[in-house]
Parts: sequence; structure tokens; C-alpha cells
Amino acid sequence: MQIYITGKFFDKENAKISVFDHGFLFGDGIFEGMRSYNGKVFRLREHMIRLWNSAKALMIDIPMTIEEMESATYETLKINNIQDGYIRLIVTRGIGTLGLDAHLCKEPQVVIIADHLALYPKEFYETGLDIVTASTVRTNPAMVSPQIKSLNYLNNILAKIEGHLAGCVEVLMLNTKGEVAECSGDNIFVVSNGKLHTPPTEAGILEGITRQTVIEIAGEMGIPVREVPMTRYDIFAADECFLTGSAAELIPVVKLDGRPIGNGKPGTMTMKLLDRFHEETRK
Ligand code: PXG
Repeated sequence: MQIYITGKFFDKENAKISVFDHGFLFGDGIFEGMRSYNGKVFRLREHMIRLWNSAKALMIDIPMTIEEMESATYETLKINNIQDGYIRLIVTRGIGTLGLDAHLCKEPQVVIIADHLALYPKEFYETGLDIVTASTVRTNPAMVSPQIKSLNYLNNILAKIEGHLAGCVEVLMLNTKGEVAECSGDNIFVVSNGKLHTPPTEAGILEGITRQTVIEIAGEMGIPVREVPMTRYDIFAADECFLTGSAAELIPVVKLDGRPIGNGKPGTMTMKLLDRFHEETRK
């Protein structure tokens, strides 16, 4: 495996970042997780825009243009001979001192890793996920905004650990108001009376690229979509529920906190949207 670090490729064993990098010392950096299908990166430009917006919010100067980052991404796929894969893009603030001073970090580092996919097992798509609500609350947007895909994922990791302890592979996170935000690494949707509902950005979520794609394709399919604040009740009372993410695509959820959702089986609208999503990835 060849890993791109700020303009050069290194073997996996030699792909290293300094322990003085603020990405390592403080989680001071940002990332993206992307999928390639048949050699083409899905929604690449959208991922770039989100990365650049995260960088702007954190005042990290990405040392290249969007076009250069896109070429470096394709170069990394090519050198590793990956057609259908997962790409992790990381930008750190770079080497500084042991102090917090960001202005001492002069050279942000760019890492691109292209790997084969580690997906949820196929049976989860057939039977649906059973998830629980974490007591770890999603970061309040007045703190580090959840819209920033930063290297500080501790809240989500703690939530995911809670899920794991309960025997679940994903976990629901609420915001500080007690409303539904999203899952630890996926956005959430419900289907109620033929309509699609998902929490709005203001609920404190990452604006998922898969989420946006689902909103678009639902529009094309004539399915009404509303971005509305939701509580757990809206999930308990829904007909269907599913999660979205670059790795997961769309995955059905059939149980939340022990309550079956709808008839306790993956929903028909969920599966229709998943089929349509697959078409989109093959375009
Ligand atoms: N919410 C959060 C908090 C995320 O981290 C998504 C939603 C989905 O966004 P996209 O743009 O992919 O539709 C993410 C995705 C993992 C993993 O292993 C997930 C993410 C990052 C790293 C790992 O599940 N982000």
C-alpha cells in the first residue's frame, strides 16, 4: 500500500507523521471519508467543498488547490490499483510545539489513504440494524460545530463504545436539547406516512454527502422530504428508519432501544431508495 503525504508517496511502514504534529497532539486537523465506484470517486467535489469549509472554520491553510487535491486522490487510487474502495483524506495543522499556539504550525500536512472497503456485513442490509441511544450527547453547535469534520471524534467514539457494550454496531446520538441528531458515523432518516424526515443541520449534525444525495434522489422520485427537528418518539412511531453514510450507503434500522420500528423489518421505501442510490453510484 502506498500512502500520499504532502506531495510524496510512502510505503505503509514508512508513512509517518511527527509526534509534534498538532493533529496528533490535539486532534487539530480535519478529514474526509470517500468511496470510489469503478474508479470514480463518488461526489468528490462535494467532499472537497466540505473539507475546505472545515479548514476555513479552523483556519487551517490547505497547501494545495481543490483541483490538486482531486488529482492527488486519483493518483493515490491509481498507484494502489483500487477501483472500488474507501479513501481517507486527512489534513493536520502540522508540526508545532507542545503548546497550543496554532500560528507556530507553518506546514499543514495532507495524507491520502486508499484502501479496500470494510463494509457492514451483507446480512445487516437484509435484516436491518438494532440500535440504542447513547447517553453521550452530540457536540453542541455552539462549541466545535458538528459541521466541521475534525479529527476530534471523541464524543462519537464514546457513543460508539456505548453501542458496542449494548451489542450494537451503530448508536443514536441526541443533541443537548434531547432531540435526535445523528448516529456516531451516519445520518438518520425516518419514513412516516410516505414522507421522509431527517433532522436539520441546526440539530447539530454533520451534513452528510450521502444524506444530501438521498434528499436529492427522493425529490426526483417524488417523495416529500422534510428536514425537521425530531425526538426519539418520531423514530418509535415511524414506519421505517435508515442510516446514511459514505461507507454504509443506506442501511435499514429495525429497532431502537428495544422498540421495533414499523413491522420490525427493513422498509420498502428504504430499499427503493437504496436501489436508486446504487444507480446513482454507477452513473
Ligand atoms: N455523521 C457523522 C458524524 C459522520 O462522521 C456521516 C454522518 C455520514 O457522512 P457522509 O458524508 O459519509 O455521508 C459521517 C461519516 C465510520 C466512519 O467508520 C464514518 C465517518 C468518518 C469516519 C469513519 O463509520 N463519517
